[in-house]
Amino acid sequence: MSRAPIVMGIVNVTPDSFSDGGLYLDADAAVAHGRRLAADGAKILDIGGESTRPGAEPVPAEEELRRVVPVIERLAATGEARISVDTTKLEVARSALAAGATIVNDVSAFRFSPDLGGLVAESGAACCLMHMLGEPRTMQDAPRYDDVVADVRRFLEERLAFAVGEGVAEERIWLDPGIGFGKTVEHNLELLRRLDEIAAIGRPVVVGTSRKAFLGKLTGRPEGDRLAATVATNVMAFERGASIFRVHDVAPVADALEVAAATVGAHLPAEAE
Ligand code: PMM
Repeated sequence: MSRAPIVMGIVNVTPDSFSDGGLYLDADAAVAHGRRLAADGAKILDIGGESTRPGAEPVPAEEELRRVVPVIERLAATGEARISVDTTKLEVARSALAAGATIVNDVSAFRFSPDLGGLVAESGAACCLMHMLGEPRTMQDAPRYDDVVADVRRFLEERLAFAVGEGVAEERIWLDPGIGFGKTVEHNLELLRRLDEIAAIGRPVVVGTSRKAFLGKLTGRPEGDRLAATVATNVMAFERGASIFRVHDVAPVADALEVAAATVGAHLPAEAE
């Protein structure tokens, strides 16, 4: 088994993301933060300029571009990590790819901008297609599923087929169950518990549990104090087949995943071989 976990560090250039909104709105601060995450072991930096927190209002494309493009240009130029852009908008993705991003992370899985499929296909970029129930403004209003894992799996298979139909090479497509996007605590836990059923689709699975509200509901802790809970969910997700881990706190999660991978025999760090 050779499945080395890949850590994706979060760089939110937003005033209102749920745990780090406003911290890195200034480009210099965002670039410094991204470089620190890369030094901590992030192989991918995920740059976002629009909050997707529950109830968030959409940001106009010009504002999103103004936030993310300078940061992407500078971080891509360092060559320290691959750059992913967290956007649902065609024009933002186009400028981000021109600025050096090589991954489009779309929480709407090409539903909000179907032409993103063609753009990703022609650029040769990779993409992450995530499940969300509806849209951020309303997704947490009493979410319901027949069987959350089967429903999310069906959705991801359909979006995978759509992207392939648009010309995206299947080997460049990653899938994400969208922890916290239109899900109750129980839905999130069931998705993590049965993540192997999502991995069985056959594409790399991305998970994002970092500091999310369900961890606060389970532990009673505020956003800044959910690292242990974040580590636990990432290790469990790895063990159940996830490959890419989107987190705020790169160093501790990278350590935990390194040990988890060595324990299950998936990967030994070079120094330990
Ligand atoms: N979560 C958030 C934003 N983007 N992208 C993917 N692929 N998966 C996620 O779980 C995800 C995401 C919300 O978290 P943030 O506000 O801390 O960025």
